[in-house]
Amino acid sequence: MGSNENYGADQIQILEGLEAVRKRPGMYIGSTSTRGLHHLVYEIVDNAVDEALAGFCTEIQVFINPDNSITVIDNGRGIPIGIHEKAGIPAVEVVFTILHAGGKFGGGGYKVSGGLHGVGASVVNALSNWLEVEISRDGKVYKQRYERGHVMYKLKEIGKTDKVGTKVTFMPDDTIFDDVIFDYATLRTRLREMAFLTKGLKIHLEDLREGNEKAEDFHYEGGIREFVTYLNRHKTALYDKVIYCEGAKDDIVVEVALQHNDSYNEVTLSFVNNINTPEGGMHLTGFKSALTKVFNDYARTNKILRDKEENLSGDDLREGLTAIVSIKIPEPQFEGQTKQKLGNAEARTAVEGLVTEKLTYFLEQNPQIAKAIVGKAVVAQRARMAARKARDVARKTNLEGNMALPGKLADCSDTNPKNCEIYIVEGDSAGGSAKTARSRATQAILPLRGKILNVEKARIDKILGNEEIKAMITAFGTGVRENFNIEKLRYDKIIIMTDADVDGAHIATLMLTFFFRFMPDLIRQGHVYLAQPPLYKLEKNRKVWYAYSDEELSKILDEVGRDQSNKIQRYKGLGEMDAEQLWDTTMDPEKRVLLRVSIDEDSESELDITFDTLMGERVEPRREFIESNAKFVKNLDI
Ligand code: 1YM
Repeated sequence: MGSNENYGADQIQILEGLEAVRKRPGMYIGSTSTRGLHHLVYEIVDNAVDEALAGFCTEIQVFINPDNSITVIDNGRGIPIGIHEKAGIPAVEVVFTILHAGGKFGGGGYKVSGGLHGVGASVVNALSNWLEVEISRDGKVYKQRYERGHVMYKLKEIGKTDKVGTKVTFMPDDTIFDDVIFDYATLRTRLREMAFLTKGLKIHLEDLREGNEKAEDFHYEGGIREFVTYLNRHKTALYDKVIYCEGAKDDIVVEVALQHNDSYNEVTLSFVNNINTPEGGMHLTGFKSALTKVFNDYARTNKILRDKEENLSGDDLREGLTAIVSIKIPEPQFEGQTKQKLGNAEARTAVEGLVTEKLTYFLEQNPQIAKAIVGKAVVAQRARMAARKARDVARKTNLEGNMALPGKLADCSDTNPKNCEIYIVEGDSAGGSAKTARSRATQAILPLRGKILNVEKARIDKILGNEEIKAMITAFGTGVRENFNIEKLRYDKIIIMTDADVDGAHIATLMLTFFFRFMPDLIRQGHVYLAQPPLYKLEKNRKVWYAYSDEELSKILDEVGRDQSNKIQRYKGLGEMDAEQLWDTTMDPEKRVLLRVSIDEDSESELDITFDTLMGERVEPRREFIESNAKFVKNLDI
């Protein structure tokens, strides 16, 4: 009971809880980088989405205010204001000041949308300079304000209203976050995703910052069906309809939408309680096995596959597939290194059962679509078999059974991968300098000739037959796609070294496309880097400076004086540097600058579209992308 004697003790407990959040924010929101900052918004929005999922809220508004604070408004029931029995304070105050382990207290319901680690409003409050909540309920408006988690005044009535809902405004704590600047595009991606995943829900996003003013509405009656259409928007669909299954088994609600396009890439996004699960898990396994089984059964029953012909593989059937698997489950268990893989076995049964039943029926009703999908998979199967044959031949030529290391590779002598790195170098001449310059024990050099194959435009057999790609695969040692094994990685760092011009950037992009499609974990686990060769060399009085950007050059010039004795050389390519210069500027681990390539997990679906837009068949979306992003592109050669 919330007796007065206990009030003091409760208060101490509350403050200790929020203090723990402030001491170790990373434990609660992942990090204090921009990513963590944006998670604050999602935590508050998640509570509003839960209210929508409960059937009481139809609209959510998110504002980036001129002072960079955030306001989230919903039209749900309003957070309860009655006195919470155990705590002896209004429920809303409990929500914002007591740290929960996850799961809503009381009421028996479960928190479905659940932000990161299922913690919520109290964490946002603890990490904000100030936070204000306004609740419209029972004809009245109530308000409370907190500063760094501390209550500023008791919940008070501030007016009358005929509306209901909750409004939360907060200013993130600038002593905790690296940078308190919200990125409109980041919020847009996540809020759009939320709207796709919650069909019918209207989400309004508005930037009120001076010079940035813009607004958008996200509202999809079709839910994840429209998500698939959106993901395929720059592609050519294999058939018009989006295949959709919906149902529930036990307490698990399952929704699946899919459509094939004429590309060779699969984009399957999976969600558990509206949270992206990039590592998949049981729900994804259930989906994949159902898909493979249903289509093989169809192909056999309809004599598209003969008795002695091999089954279509999952990969064959998922070539060019865009799919969303979204489930809602009361108690998700997450496993694996990053705790992002769904472990509940019952999720597999639920998804597999539903997809098998609904998809079988759909194919019977839509034989044209069934034939188009099976037809594409049969072509993929042939390509896969041709590629396997080519690989077998390659393997037989090597007695050890391992693929021989490529001839062009100058390997390092250290055999412990942790100490080793490999430079992938554009062009034979730069490759030559790099071989001379390197530290032989730990640095390997693989020169590649000219532009590598664009994997976005080629089928698997052609990709695996490409010499440059084969050289990279064998040098890395990991294998690709489903055979990928990070344990076999022969180098801790894979460093792409290309000229600092447009062509160099294009070649780097082609390599990253290949890594992203065939060995994404290499990037996810932080093994891929971009070398940063200098753009300028400045000589003066027999002293030498290197500049990696125009700004840096001008800074150096300011320091040393802008006069006649300056000798400035603009490097056109790596080939212009001799071995010593290359070592000093780009390869010496003591002095060099490397950029680590990463994938922003919060917008992986967008990243796929970026690659597709930049490297795919269609020219128009590429031009649009370049035109709208051109202002952000630096280092363009003149
Ligand atoms: C802008 C943020 O938090 N909306 C919101 C939160 C709640 C409710 C409604 C709500 C839930 C319940 C009953 C219930 C929350 N309530 C609680 C708790 N928007 C925002 N809208 N009535 C209202 O779950 O039973 C936590 S969140 F715990 F107090 F009930």
